[in-house]
Amino acid sequence: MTRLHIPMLSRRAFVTGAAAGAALVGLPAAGQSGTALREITLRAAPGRARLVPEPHPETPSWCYNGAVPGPEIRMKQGERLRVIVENALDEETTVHWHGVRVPNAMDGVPHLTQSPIAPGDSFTYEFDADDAGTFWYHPHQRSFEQVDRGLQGALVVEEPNPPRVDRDIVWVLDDWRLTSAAEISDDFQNFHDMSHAGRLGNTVTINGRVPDVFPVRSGERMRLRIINAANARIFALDFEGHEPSIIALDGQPVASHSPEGGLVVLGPAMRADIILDCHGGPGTRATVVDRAYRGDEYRVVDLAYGEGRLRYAPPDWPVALAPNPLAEPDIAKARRHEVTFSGGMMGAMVEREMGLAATGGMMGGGMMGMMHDGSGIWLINGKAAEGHLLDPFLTLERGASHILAMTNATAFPHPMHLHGHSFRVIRRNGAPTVHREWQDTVLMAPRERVEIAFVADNPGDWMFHCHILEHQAAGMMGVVRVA
Ligand SMILES: [Cu+2]
Repeated sequence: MTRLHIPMLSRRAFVTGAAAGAALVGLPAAGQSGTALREITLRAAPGRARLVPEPHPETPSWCYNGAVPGPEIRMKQGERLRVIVENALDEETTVHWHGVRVPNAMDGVPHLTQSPIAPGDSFTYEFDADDAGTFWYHPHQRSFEQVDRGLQGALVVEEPNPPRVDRDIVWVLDDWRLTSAAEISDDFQNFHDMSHAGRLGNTVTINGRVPDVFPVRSGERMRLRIINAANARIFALDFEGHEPSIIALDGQPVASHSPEGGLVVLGPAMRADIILDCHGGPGTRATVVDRAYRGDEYRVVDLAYGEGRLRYAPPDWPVALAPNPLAEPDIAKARRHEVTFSGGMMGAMVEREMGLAATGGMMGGGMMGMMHDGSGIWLINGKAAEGHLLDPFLTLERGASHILAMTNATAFPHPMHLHGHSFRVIRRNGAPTVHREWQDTVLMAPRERVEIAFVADNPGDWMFHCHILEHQAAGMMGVVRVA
């Protein structure tokens, strides 16, 4: 992994209450077909956010309904959601419902599934929540800047019979590049970020704030829904002294298991639902440490146990989630498609360790593109996306099973995201995966081969891209057509 220095802003006492960012939105009403309809308005507009504690000032940011992150939308599986998006920004926007298997026209991709929403204009999204799980929403227009400035929010679809827990909490993790005046550094789209690991910041927030402690009770069981909303930062969370169980990835249920090496790893856009039994003693503390970047581990937050005790032993309540209505791919009959990622700066780690600036002399396949306008840095099957790319690089027969055999032929990790579908991750470097997890975003290590499988059952033109938003902007995206 890249070595990265993270100069943190001062972390004074700052309590993240259970209610932080957890506003329930909208009231259910009777829909047309008897489905409950939930209607909300999201207004994208410039605002201010209290990302870092005083004496730092508030941070000028872009907000949904005046908040960073935007309102947490909670609904029940089977309900229908209608969202009126008002654009009060000075530029076009859209909203993408990350991980939700929406109809194509509701997917929020500018020029591909809709015209971008002009300043002063609005657009209404409406879709059924077929899958329960932890999802999120964000713009797909100039995402590298719009998401980074704060346009993001959680979308939680609750199961009809969720597993019993004492608290069900969302953590939206984000990573900000702040100046000493607590302003968002405006060096977007710089060549270094685009050609290396993306826009890594210097300040990590939970639900839009640099936290000091997260209050817990001795003996309580939490369902923690963790969303990585950062442009580029990968998290590898170590809940020191605790043993989280992963029960869902990218919203989709998975057999309950301990994360490998005890670390909950989330590339940009990925989510994990974990069951956390808080078995520390009253008055004690435990630290959540991010170990994603070797040599740059840092404290994310402390779990602070209050006085008193809820129970002595962990509860024996079952944690299994009911499966979502996903079509199972037929691996034996699936059609196989090779997908190769290339480009970007090679050997950047070595150069940095030697104290040298990146020379640009050791890059991969995208060299010619990089030479002429700096956008064609990353490639999918030899092509870097430019402008409003609309032609599919892959056409999948609707209703059939498909395997994408992907090769990361670059020196950097990439979280690859497919719209409109969830896929099973079936093999990594040729070895079958243990949990055969359903995901919508899969983190690939440098030089790694990953095979994913799914039934192409959602018709339309779907984005397929790296969710390191600087890589996406630098060419690492394409269109997959299901027809
Ligand atoms: Cu990438």
